[in-house]
Amino acid sequence: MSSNWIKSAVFYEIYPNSFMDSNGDGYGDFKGITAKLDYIKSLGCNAIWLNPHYDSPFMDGGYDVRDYFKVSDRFGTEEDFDEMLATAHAKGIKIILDLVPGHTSEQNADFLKSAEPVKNEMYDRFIWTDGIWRNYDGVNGLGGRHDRDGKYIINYFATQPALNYGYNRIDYPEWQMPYTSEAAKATREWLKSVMRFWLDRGADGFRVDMADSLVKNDGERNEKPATTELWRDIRAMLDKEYPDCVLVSEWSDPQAARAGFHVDFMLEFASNPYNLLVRGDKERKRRAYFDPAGGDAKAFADGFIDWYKQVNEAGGNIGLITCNHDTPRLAPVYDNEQLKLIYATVFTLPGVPFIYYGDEIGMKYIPDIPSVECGFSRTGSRTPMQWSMEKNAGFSSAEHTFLPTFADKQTNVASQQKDKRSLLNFMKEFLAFRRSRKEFISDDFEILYANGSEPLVYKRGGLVVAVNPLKTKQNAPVALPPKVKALFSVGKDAKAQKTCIAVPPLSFTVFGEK
Ligand code: TEU
Repeated sequence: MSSNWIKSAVFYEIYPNSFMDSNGDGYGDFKGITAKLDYIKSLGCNAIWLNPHYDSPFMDGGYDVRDYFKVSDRFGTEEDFDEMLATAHAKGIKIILDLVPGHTSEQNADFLKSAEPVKNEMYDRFIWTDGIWRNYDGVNGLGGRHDRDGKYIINYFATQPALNYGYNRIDYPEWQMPYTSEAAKATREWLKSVMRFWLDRGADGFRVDMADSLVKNDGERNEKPATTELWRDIRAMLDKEYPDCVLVSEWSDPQAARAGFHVDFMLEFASNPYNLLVRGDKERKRRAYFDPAGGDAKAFADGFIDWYKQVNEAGGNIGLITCNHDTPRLAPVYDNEQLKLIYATVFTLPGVPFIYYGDEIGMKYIPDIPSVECGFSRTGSRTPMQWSMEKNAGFSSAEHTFLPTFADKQTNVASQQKDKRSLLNFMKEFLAFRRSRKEFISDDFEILYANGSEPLVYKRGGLVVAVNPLKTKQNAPVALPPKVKALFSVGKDAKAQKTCIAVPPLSFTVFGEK
């Protein structure tokens, strides 16, 4: 075994609060997940990314960890967690956990220790300024809640104090420590101990939260030399001690691959190629390629190829997502027929697929529901899984669920299982086809045609993919070898003609020789 399993992995992301409630308390739990492993497998997924499962006061959906060595009792017992892991493994499903290395909860015992007025062993574990009355430009510090004479730096929300991995550029030597200092190294060793703890317990790897945020004043996203050095050190430890473990980063830059991450998500930031393909960039007034009003395939293709080449050269992979717990779901902006095209396109690009729970049935982003546990606008993507038309969409038997449930007749697992043409059944067929062709996990990738909103055509090994996001039929000036035929399609099959491919409206076709 080795971390090579990542090449053929297809992930399902589970936000544990919202997936399946087994005990009727209104929150999803480990036993609920265990009960649904067969469902996940039947979809064609062989791996799970579990959002934070740790003991937490949930002031940021669990990304505020109180105890890194304990599961949240909201999700069940330690035994329930182990049972979930063992059952998944028995079914051939890997589970990667969310690792939150940049910050703890303000209720974390080490933080509270560091907040005491007298020096102690945790004094330098977090970043504190050198006096409560002093102010520093550009420093995000909070003070006056604890007796330590200083302000603590936060990494995200006010409840999330930054762990001290040191600074690269030092502006205030009075309290900013070099990333090479003993204190910074001790934090890194502590992080390794957290990783070893969960790997020894059977976890298959980690999705690393805000992976680029550790060393402060470390340059832009595409630089971060000291943070890169830190992760390379951690990767070396893993390669030696846990060679099967994979690291997936929330960094969203090819630099992550150079830092040693097996996978890095291409997220919905600004003009990332992923945005130019499916989401658009409102600020810069750029429409997505899949926008029916017409987008720019060339802008996507140029950006994607450049990103892919860099990641591939560094031995990494791109994480391809339908959505995640921070991002608005693609429905209802797109209907289920468009989603079929989008999923098929995104997941035939070179990379590792991640399906956010519920996207396989076209669950909708719910705007304007009140924020719960600091979800804010993200809350609308975190509503409970829609299993059926039963009470609480089959998610829970509770009177009150932690977020409202929204079942509709079409958007639930039970009804889509019965409908041959449903998004759910499409996803299964598509993933089975993808699995059957090793071309999709090879690094043989070339874009053959990309121009405005015309059909996008690309090659994976001996296979050629042609997609048309518009409601009108279009030709792509690409000549295919005479022997090829359509092996898989969404909508009507595209037709290879002498000098072009005729691509029907709203269609996706994979051509190959057999
Ligand atoms: O998100 C970090 C991040 O990049 C966010 O700015 C994200 O884009 C934002 O939530 C806007 O939608 C990670 C986690 O994924 C997020 O859930 C946590 O709240 C955050 O870190 C802090 O741990």
